[in-house]
Amino acid sequence: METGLHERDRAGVQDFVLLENYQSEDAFIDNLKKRFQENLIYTYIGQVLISVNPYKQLPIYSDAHIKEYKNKHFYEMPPHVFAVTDNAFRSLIEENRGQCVLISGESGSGKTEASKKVLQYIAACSGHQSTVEGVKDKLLKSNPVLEAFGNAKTNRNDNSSRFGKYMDIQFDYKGAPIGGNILNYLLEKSRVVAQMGGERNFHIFYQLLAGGDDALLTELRLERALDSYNYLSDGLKGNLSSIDDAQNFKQVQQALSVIDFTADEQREIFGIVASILHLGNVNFEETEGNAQVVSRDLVVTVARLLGVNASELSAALTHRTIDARGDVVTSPLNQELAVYAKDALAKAVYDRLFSWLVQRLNISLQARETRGARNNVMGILDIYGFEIFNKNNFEQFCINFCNEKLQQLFIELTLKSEQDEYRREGIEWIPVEYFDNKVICNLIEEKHKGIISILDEECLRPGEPTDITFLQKLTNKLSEHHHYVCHEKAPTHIQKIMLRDEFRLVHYAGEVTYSVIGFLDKNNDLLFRDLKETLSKAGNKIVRSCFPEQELRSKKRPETAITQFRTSLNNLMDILMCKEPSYIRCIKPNDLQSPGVFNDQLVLHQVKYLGLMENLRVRRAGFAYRRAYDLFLERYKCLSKSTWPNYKGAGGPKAGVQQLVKDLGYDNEQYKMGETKLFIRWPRTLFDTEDSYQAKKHDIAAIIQAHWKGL
Ligand code: AOV
Ligand code: MG
Repeated sequence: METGLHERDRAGVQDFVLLENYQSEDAFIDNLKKRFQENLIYTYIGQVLISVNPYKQLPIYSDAHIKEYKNKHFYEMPPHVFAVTDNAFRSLIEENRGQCVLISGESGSGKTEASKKVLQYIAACSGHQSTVEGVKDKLLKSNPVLEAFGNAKTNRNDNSSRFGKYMDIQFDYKGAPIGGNILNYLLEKSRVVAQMGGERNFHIFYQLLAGGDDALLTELRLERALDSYNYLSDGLKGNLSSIDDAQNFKQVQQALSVIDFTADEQREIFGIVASILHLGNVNFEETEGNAQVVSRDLVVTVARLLGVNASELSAALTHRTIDARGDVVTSPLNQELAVYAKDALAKAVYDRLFSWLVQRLNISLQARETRGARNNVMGILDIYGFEIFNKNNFEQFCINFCNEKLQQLFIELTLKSEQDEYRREGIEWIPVEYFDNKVICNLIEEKHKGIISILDEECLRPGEPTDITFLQKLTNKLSEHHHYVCHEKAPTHIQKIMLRDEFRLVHYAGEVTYSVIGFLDKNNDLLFRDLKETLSKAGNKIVRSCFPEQELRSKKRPETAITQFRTSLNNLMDILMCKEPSYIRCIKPNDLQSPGVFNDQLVLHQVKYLGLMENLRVRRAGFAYRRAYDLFLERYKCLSKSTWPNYKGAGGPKAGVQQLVKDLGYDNEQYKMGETKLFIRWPRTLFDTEDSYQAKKHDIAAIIQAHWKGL
């Protein structure tokens, strides 16, 4: 399959550096569109892969395709997520350099699907001993489990990741995977108790109700009807045509078994899921300001599933004990606070179950043999993409902050690595202007001055801090910042659509208006002590380990949600910075989740904010193409008598290439000789050489054929 550079004639160019009119946004979009219409969803900018979501199954991921890509030189095959993976995998094995594949793009652009293809390729291409097969199986099977518990239908994506995931795969020196480790980031747990119109709760709830067998449902006291459950009926009711919940449940059960979850563990997991559904139906009534449980039998069911005492649970749901410097005081809750406590319990139990699952997967994925495998790690990062909804809350703020950080990393690494390469190879280089989103990262996370600090300060302040006092502080301190827009100072057309309890941020990917309602609560993330205490004694072992007794004894105030998130993101950046990155930039062609529709405006917007035009300019400002001397010589040596069939002069491949380009008539402007690579300034130069090569290959083939016929 020799498509190489000639594919440009069939549908656009396969690498944007070959685009004649590379400064034009129209030409850029046009190229993506042409290719998209031919089902060519992948295109490069140098080594960066751009992927446009086709919203339909394409026959390009088969085992035969994997074979085609295995051990091929990057540019010899059409662009593909397999080519990027192969390239990274080979650097890992041959050069022993830690790798990471960073996948970014907005919600619904195809990040999670891309991450699965990366894993599929690695599993198919690496070692086949039986011990290794087991590890691979577990790595692959971790996906359906995490998706069931961590993904949900949103208004942007029917299978939207509601947590961030970084998965490390460890290899032995021969390139066989021997283990893995998953880090999870901030699950959107508010979804457990409420969803926006048109959205769903996490998949697992629907899966259990649709796919659990009768015996299991009876055991868990569940009915199949979705509208029996308060926690499921806020958003979209009923089932989704795009999702087969029952089938997916079977997959999850099977996956759990492959990852060697015991029958007991599985029973406990589904017990917890069911307990949350029942808990959602618990109601309270209020007499003289004291809340009481109305639905005692439901509390009994919840208590049974979690293995706690029903009376104790009832009391914990309606009372609050405060330990003020040794003075322990218990007071009753009113109805509003009891509902608050109940929802906090549901969220905490689910959130901790999710983290427990990740930890449990990690135990199962732990490498038994770690000798010599220190650097042999390949990371895959798949986070929640940038989101703009009609109403944006604390969750969107966290998700979009995470995307700012990732964009920052992209800027630092692509521009830095480009500069490093020129420096290493001794080539002159002219820097290109680009938008650096560091200013937005700082606006959010700078110590003492940023939004996070202001939020934390307000959360910890004695007195009566509220969401609105938080907003006032923000505006007092940040109203002059170019990326912060407050209601008072917003341009008229924005002011019209902004409410008084909202602020607006100019993100790299677009402007987002956030409602401050709920910021303090969600950041404080308070679960009353009485509930924690009850759960710390639970008979359900998973629950008990999720709510350890030590936590009750700790006098230290736990860190706020956003501070924990910031710390974990900064740790992640450190992990990624010391690896060699490969980039997959995902683009969403339309907002309808439909195949075949390419919305130029929507795509242009993404191309702009992903910084792809700058990325291309940086790549072109220097040299469009670079090839290691030996590879260039091997491919084009037939084009000159002095290098065919082999270059025999002194000085090795570098001297051979010098001779070859002289014979090909390259002038001094067209190329530069680096330390180990030939740099070619214009794509046309390489085209012409490639054209001559194709013609020559054809001639040679004809001669050989004639020769055989003549015999
Ligand atoms: P995301 O991960 O980027 O969104 P997904 O990877 O979940 O987006 O993709 C959304 C949907 O698009 C998938 O469920 C598929 O139906 C379709 N899709 C994506 N990539 C492909 C592909 N290569 N081939 C066929 N269909 C595809 V989010 O998780 O919301 O940020 O938080
Ligand atoms: Mg996703």
